[in-house]
Amino acid sequence: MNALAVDYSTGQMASFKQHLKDTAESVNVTLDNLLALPVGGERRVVEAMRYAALDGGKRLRPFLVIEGASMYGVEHNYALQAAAALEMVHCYSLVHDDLPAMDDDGLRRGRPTVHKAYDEATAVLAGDGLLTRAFGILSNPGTHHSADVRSDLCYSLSKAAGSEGMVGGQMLDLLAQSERLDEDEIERLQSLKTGCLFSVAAEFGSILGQASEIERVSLRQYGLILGAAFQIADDLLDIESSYQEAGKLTGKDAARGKATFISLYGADRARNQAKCLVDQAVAVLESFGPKANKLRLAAFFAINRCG
Ligand code: GRG
Repeated sequence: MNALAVDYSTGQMASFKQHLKDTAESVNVTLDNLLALPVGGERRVVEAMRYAALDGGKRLRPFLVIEGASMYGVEHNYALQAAAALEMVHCYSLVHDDLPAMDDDGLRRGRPTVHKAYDEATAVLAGDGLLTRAFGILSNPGTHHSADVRSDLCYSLSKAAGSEGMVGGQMLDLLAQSERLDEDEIERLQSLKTGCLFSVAAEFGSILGQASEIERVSLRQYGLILGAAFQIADDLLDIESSYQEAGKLTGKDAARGKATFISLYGADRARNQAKCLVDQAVAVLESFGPKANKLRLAAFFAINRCG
């Protein structure tokens, strides 16, 4: 095997999954500390924020932040703070996506969604609280000693999560329920809705590490491609897995006539497309050498997970 070829053997994947689990545990501890419960009436919203952000979730986006940052020798606590902030944005998006006004889901991560466990108004506020808090964390000197880096993190995340990214993608997704999309339109929707957050997660490492523009672009690109592969895998899980495996209700896309690569081309072609995307994501990392191997394995994991 050449030095940069990735070993996707069962043993390698098992050790990757253990590493992902360990990272998730550190992210959980960080989130737990960041979301301390207050004593007043506002306690209820923080409880709902904790319900949304703790206990569950693969923490794949934080993993990309932490692994990206480790390639640059960034102080581990900086990476953890940035990773937790980004995960808060992801969790907020899930809470709002599950609301009756959006996807109307009653189950997420194997348990009732936030608006079911609390109520709709509290779920809206919990999402708002997580989103706002994320920017507070990124702008805190505990996340990086350089104010320029902190500002860069905030700016990049605002672009990726806002109307030029995830929020824009969610709007397209809502509109798509009454339109028939072609391949390019589906690709754009998914790139904004899912890809942008993965992209900025991978880029965060290079921002924290004050890397060259070339490396930033490569990591951004890697994250975007990984996000596309991840989304196809998510759509496949929606048709192929049970509630127990996915931790959420499945079969919803087809029931709603939602446009995905699978509705357009069928599962086999979608699966091949996801594999090609993983190869592309791995290829983008070539110049990083072996130090990017965990990121390569993460791309492979994105399409070989069960939830
Ligand atoms: C409400 C602004 C706003 C955006 C919502 C994230 C999102 C946009 C919608 C979620 C719908 C969905 C199923 C998208 C597919 C990809 C995705 C984000 C899956 C969930 O991410 P995982 O699998 O979740 O990483 P865990 O629970 O592991 O964190």
